[in-house]
Amino acid sequence: MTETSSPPLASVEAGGWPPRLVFATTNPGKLREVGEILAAEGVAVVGVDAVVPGWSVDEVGATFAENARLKARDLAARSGLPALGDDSGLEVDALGGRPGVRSARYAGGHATDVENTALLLRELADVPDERRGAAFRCALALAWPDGRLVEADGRCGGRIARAPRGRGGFGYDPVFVDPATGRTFGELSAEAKNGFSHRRRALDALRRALAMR
Ligand code: ITT
Repeated sequence: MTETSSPPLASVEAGGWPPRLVFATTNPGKLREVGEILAAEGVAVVGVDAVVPGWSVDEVGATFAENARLKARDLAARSGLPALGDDSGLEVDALGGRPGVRSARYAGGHATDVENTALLLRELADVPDERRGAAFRCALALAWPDGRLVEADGRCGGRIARAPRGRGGFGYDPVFVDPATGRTFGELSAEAKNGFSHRRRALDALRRALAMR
C-alpha cells in the first residue's frame, strides 16, 4: 500500500504563520513594510484590494488592540482567509499620549500625513528638547474565518524632531527621531527601519505567540 502525501497531523496543528494571509489595511506604507518583513519568512501577504475591493471598517475601538481586532475579524469574515489587522500610531509624552489611537485623524477626518505632522510640530513648538519623548505603538491581530484570534504588540521609543527630515517611510516617520542614530525614521533605509520598528517588534511577538499555540 502506498503512503498518502497528507502532512502529518502535527504539522497541521502546530503553530506558525499561515502560508498566505490578507492584510486588513488601506495604508500602502504598512502593506509595503509587512509584505517585506513576512516575505523573508515565506508568508505571502495579499493586499485587501485584491480580495475585497473598497474594504473599510469603522475604527470605533478605544485602544490600538481593539481596532486591530476589529479590522482582522471583519476581513477574515468577508474574505474567508486568515486576515491580519494593524492599528498603530504615535504617543507623545508632552501631549499626555496623544494623538494615540487618533493618529490617522489627528488633523481631521481625511487629514494627510503632511497635515498631521504639521499639527504635531505646531503643538510642540514650545516644548524643549528634553521633553519631546514619544513612542510608536503597533497592535496586531491575526484572525481566521473560524473565529480563532492571535494578538501581539510592539513599541519603539524616540523623540519628536523640530522639523521634518528625510523622505523614507510614511506617516510621522520624518519627525520621529531614533535615539540610537539621531536620524528620523524618514532618513533611515526601509531595511533599517524594518530591523527594529514597532511593527517589526509586533510581528516578532506575533510569531512567538503563533509558535506557542
Ligand atoms: P488602516 O486603518 O487602513 O490600516 P491607517 O493609516 O488609517 O490605515 P491607523 O488607523 O492604524 O492606520 O493609523 C495609523 C496612524 O499612525 C497613521 O496616521 C500612520 O501614518 C501612523 N503610523 C503608523 N505606523 C507608522 C509608522 O511606522 N511610521 C509613521 N507613521 C505611522
